[in-house]
Parts: sequence; structure tokens; C-alpha cells
Amino acid sequence: MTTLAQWLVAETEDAALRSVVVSMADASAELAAVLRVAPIAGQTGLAGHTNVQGEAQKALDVISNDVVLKHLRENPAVSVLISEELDDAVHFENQGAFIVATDPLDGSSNLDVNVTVGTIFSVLPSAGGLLQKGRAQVAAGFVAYGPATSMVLRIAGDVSVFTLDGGGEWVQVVAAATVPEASGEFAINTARERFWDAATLGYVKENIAGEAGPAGKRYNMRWVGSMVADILRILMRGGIFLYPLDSETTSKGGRLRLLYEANPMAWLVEGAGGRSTTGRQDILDVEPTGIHQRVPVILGSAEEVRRVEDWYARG
Ligand code: P6P
Repeated sequence: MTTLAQWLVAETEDAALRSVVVSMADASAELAAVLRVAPIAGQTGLAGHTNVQGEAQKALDVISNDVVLKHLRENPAVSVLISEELDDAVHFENQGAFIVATDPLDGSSNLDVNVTVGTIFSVLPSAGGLLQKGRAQVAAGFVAYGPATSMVLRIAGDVSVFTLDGGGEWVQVVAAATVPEASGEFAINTARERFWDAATLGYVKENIAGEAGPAGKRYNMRWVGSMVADILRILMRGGIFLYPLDSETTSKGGRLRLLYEANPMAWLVEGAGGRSTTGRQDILDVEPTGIHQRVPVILGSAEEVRRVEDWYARG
């Protein structure tokens, strides 16, 4: 079996970049151990604070951010940390070559009911500054703390999946994840139908119409409420994830954040042969205007994403 260290050497000659991925892998392994017993320690309750998003912070949101901050502060290759849990970017003393943008604990509202949560991260060259398009990423990954602790990574080439073994080693279980071109599975929060635009409504209605409808096939629906769980499923068996702009999120630009949710996930899905869009443009081409900017997110099997883009093209 290939270990993370062996894979990294094969993926890039840049030892500093390898060290950044290792720092995030080490932070995630530490978090996995904390999450595994969190209910015993009563740590899934609220931390009594709210973050820059105005969301109630769970104790573990704060703990997760602290763990990532500790590992990255120690790494001379990292110059800046951008985190969902921190209002401002943290500029380290080190003039490292890389910026890390992260959602340290995505989906934390699921902690109380033991549903998969995750850590998402994006690595950018420091030279480009804080606001770079997603195409500038040099590495991206996420960890899903589920029945197994899975880490999905992309640096130079294929999207690889690792599982954390009992001894704390990340072992490769998928060498090259591939998102099937076609799929019969979509992921969207259907409780928001009354807010949807015509394109989203049209696309979803076609799916629900099934074999007799314009899509000509039966669809299934999955919505975990935890992006890492939905995206891992799509990387493994295909599908499409939609958090589109709707009448309630328009004022904020969307629901999910560009730098540390949409961009890394889009880069991973595209690296595995899928597609990503805001509905109007590729996510990876969005020019960031702020470190906590939100965008619409539609990504997954190319055939399905193209159908959504076609709906948006109708105006
Ligand atoms: P909703 C979790 O809070 C998150 O940021 C993503 O992980 C998830 O896909 C989405 O929000 C869930 O949103 O509106 O269904 O609660």
C-alpha cells in the first residue's frame, strides 16, 4: 500500500509544498482523535460565540481552528492562514511560500447527531496574495471524519484518496478518483424550493419527472447537509451537488464560501474529470473580492452540470 509520504514525493519535488500537506494531514489526524470521543467530553455543544458568518460556533469549531492554526504556525512554509472561523487572515512571522485557506470543521451542525463532518483546505502561492482565483491553487484537499477517516488530495495530477489507519498512517485507497460523466443522483436542499430561480427549478423538476420526463431516466436524491460527505460520494460514484444562488441568499452572493469551500472542492472535482460552475461561470474563474466571499456552487458529473448550465443559458 502507498503511504501519504510516498505519494507526496511522487507528486511534487517541492519539499515545502509537501510539508504544507503533511501539516494539514497531521492536524486532521489530531482532530479525528478528538472528534471520535467528543460526545463523551460533551464537546458538541455551542461555544457561546458567533463567527464572522454570524453562525453559532460549536466548541469543536473553535478547537478545530486552534489545532489547524497550531500546525500551520509551526510550518515555515506557510505565510498566511485564512479560516472560516477567523474574521481576518493570520499573517505568520514566516515568509513562507504558501497561503492556506481552510474550513476547519465543515458541517459542524451535524456533530450533535454523529453525521460525517470535515476539514477542507486550499493551498495557494503566497506571491499571489490573499485574493486569487481558484485556478491558482497548487494543492487542495479535504478530510471526511466518517465511518473511516478519509482524506482526498490533489497536487499535480490525479485526485487520490487516503484512509487513516489505526496506527496514524494515511494509506492510499484510491489512486485516481474519477467522477463518472453521467449520473442519476443529485444533491440539493429541496426545502429551499420556494427560493429557487427558474434554472434550478427547471433542472430539478426534470430530474423528478424521471424516465417519462425530458431527462429520460430515474433519479435519486441525497442531501447529507455536510458538503464533505456529499462531495466524497460524488467523487466515488458520481452525482451533482447544488447550492445555487436563490432569492434568500442573493444578498450575500450565495451560501458557501469561495476560498475555502467552493474553490478547493471545484479543483478536486475538476481534477477527477467533473465540472464546476456558479451557474454563470466556472467557479475556478471567479475573481475573489473578499476572504469570506460566498458563491453559488454547482459541481459534479459533467453531463449533469452541463444540463444546469444550459438552463442558466436560457436566461
Ligand atoms: P443547509 C454546512 O453548514 C454547510 O456549509 C455545508 O457543509 C453543507 O453542504 C451546507 O452548509 C448545508 O446547508 O442549508 O442544508 O443547512
